[in-house]
Amino acid sequence: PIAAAQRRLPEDLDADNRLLDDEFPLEGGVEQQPAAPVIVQQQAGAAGLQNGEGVLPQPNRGGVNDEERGRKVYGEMGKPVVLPANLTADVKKLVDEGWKNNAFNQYASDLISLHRTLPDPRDEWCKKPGRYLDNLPQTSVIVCFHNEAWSVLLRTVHSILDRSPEHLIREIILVDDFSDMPHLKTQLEEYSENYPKIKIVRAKKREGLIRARLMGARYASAPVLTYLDSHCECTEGWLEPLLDRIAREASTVVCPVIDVIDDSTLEFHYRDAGGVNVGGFDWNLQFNWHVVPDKEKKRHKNAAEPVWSPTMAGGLFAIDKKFFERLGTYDSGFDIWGGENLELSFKTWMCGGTLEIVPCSHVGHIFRKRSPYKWRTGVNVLKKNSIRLAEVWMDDYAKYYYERIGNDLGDYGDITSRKDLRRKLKCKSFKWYLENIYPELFIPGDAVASGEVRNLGYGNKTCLDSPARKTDLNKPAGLYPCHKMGGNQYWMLSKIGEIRRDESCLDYAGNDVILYPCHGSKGNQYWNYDHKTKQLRHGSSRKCLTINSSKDKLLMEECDLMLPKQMWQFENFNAT
Ligand code: LR7
Ligand code: MN
Repeated sequence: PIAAAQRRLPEDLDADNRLLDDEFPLEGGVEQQPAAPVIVQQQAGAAGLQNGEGVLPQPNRGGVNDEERGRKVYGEMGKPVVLPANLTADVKKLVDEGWKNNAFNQYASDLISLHRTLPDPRDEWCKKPGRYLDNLPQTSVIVCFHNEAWSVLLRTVHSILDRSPEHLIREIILVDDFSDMPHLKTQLEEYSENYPKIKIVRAKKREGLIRARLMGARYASAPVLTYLDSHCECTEGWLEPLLDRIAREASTVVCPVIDVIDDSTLEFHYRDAGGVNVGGFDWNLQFNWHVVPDKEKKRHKNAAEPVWSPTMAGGLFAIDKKFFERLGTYDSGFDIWGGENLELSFKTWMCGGTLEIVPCSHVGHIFRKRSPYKWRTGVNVLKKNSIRLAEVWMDDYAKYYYERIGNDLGDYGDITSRKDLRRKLKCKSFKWYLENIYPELFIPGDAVASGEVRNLGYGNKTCLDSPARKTDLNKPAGLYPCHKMGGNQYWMLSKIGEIRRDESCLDYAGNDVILYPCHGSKGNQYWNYDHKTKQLRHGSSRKCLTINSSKDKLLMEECDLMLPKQMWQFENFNAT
């Protein structure tokens, strides 16, 4: 069939290189990567093995330098691979399959060398001789995967091998979390025969990434563990600045800056070292990014110096193995995905460590818009993990998360050993953590009112409803039948008159009523709520928040005490 000949399936990836040469006889030498995005030409007609323009190239198999082989190279220097719009039906099918199986463009990845080059715009500060200690400890790099694309997994591995000082890598431990993609079975062993540092560990059943990471740690022999997701690319000099921090202080947990590898073109976007972000979280216990607070900026002379971060994203970090064990590693009751990053972040800070983002260290990661793999049926895994996290580490503040999930905790398993651990380690309180490490976070208990905000007009069944995602900032805030499940209908009225959803605020600048990052200076984000009249009068416009008769749009009108459609009822109002 045409498809199989056009593009070798992953099962063939360990085939001998002769096949590769036969398919692409050398012709005209090495092609240079143009500065503009590469347009991959589609193959016309049948699966003829012509070479040159118009031929859709075959995926790379790695282990060889494609450029030296005279093959056309794609995505070098982190450039994007852009597929043409007019793909043949057969190719389109392959592209679609790649997206479906991975939630990124596997087809584009397969065209890129496993050893592709990346830009290195590190700050000069990072490269100063003597910046890092001479005797850095070795590390075991642990990469867990469940059904990762071959080219993406192997590019992760080669970027580690190609861009780390050899003597610092004790081993790369690949933990297969019970994948069923055929290329991840025997081919991986065969491939790694040429790379003695690669060790393969396989789970006998699906463990989820948390227990898979713990499996990896058990096999690790180096004093430092470095975890990476299975779709990463390490840049030049990524490792030394991480190990240096741990060598100087073993209780420092370090994260690289996470650059973005585009899910569609595999373009590598370097994040400016001068403008790093630090990690936070909201009361749904979702991780988020923030600018470096002023107080933290003042601690530094140079923006490339490591910065303290309240939380980590989770997938990319290095930690002293003994310190990790002292902290009780991860809660092995966490299943599949999620929450473990906050668990490790909270206890690092609360139990005597420091969490840093190291701007001199850059690693790319493919950010996906959905999870491509199966989770578990019949249980909300993330919620269960988050409840374990809240129960063990968040003290009284756990209630703010529970409010968000309708106070329905369900069965979250046994957590006594994790509570014992916290007691044994004599860790500080969550209150201490919030006050000292994450003072920027808005505490719902400081709100004057919270919960649903119900409109009393038109049958009083309509509630203020938020656009669901972060990316919906700037979009109009909405209306929806009240559902009493919190979520997008959970709002907080702050002491200074903001109507907040965590870090976003209801904002009116004369057009639509939108959600906008809270700025704390009133103006367009100031709402005066009169508990008796139930009006929400806006600061700068002096108008009142109201709704249209079809109950699907927020409006701003002249205030009128007689109109139920201008009346709003907060679910919880703390009149003090
Ligand atoms: O059952 C599973 N078994 C696994 O081995 C599910 C996943 N995995 C592997 C998977 O193949 C991948 O290598 O675990 C890794 C993480 O899974 P992803 O890539 O689907 O997760 P993510 O990148 O969307 O999620 C982020 O949050 C997770 C919460 O549990 C983990 O901490 C991820 O490591 C983390 N990724 C990052 O921090 C990269 C930057 C993302 C941001 C912000
Ligand atoms: Mn990931």
